[in-house]
Amino acid sequence: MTAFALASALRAGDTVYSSWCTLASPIVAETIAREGFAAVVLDIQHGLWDTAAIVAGIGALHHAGSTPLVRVPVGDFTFVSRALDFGAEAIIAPMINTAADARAFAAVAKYPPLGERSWGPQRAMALQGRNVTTDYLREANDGTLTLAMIESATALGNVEAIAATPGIDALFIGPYDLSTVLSGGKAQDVQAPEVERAIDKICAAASKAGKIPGIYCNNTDRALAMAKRGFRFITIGSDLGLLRDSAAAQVKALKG
Ligand code: 3PY
Ligand code: MG
Repeated sequence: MTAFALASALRAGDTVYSSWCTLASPIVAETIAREGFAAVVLDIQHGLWDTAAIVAGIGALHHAGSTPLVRVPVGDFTFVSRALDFGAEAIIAPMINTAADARAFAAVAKYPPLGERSWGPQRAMALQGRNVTTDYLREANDGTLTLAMIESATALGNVEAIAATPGIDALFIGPYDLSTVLSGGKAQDVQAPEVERAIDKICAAASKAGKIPGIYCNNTDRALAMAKRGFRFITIGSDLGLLRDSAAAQVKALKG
C-alpha cells in the first residue's frame, strides 16, 4: 500500500468512503477491504478488538492495500500513539468535547514540535517497507490523521475551538450519540431536524477551519447524500450489519 494514502487523498480534496469493523476479526476486515474500500475503521470503543487482534487487523489491511484507522475508547489517549506505532494511519477519538480534549488528543498523535508523540513506530515503518527513521518522522505528522468526534452538546458548543486546534485534522460526527443527547435520551433518530442542523453546523465549522469533515452513516444512500452536503470522510455501516443484512436476506428468500 502507498504510505499514508488516506491522508494524501483527503488532503488533496478527495472524498473517501470507509468500511467499519467491530468483530475483532482481521480476516473479516481484510475481506471487506478487498472488495474495494480504500479505508477501514477498526473500532475498539464499541467493538470487540483486543490488542493482539488490532495488531493483526492493521497488518491485514495494509496487505489488502486499504488504510487502517483505529477508533480508541473514550479518553484512551495512551492507545492513540500505540495504534499509530502498530501501523494505523488515522485515529478516531470519541467524545472530544473541548479544545483541551482536542489538544490532549493532538499531543499524543503528533511528533514535536506540533505534539509530544513518543518515538517507536517500528511496526508502522515495516508495514510501509521503510527503514529510514527520519523518512517516517518527516512524513508522519501530515501522513497520519486525527479525527476528533463531535457527538455531544458540549462538543457542539465548542466545535469551532475544537476545529481550530492545531494537530486536529478532521471532525468526525457520531450521529447516534448526537441524536441521543439532542433528544434528551428519548430517540435514536439521526435524521431528526435538530440532528440535521447540528450536522450542517459541524460540517461548516470543519470547512471554515480548513479541516476534513467526516461522518458515520448507516447506509450507502445516506453516505452519498452526505458527500453532496460536503462531507469527505464517510463511513458506512459495520461488519456486523453487513453479516446480519445478508443473513436476513437469505432467510427471507428461503422462507418467502
Ligand atoms: C455515533 O453515532 O455516536 C458513533 O459514535 C458512530 O459510531
Ligand atoms: Mg458515538
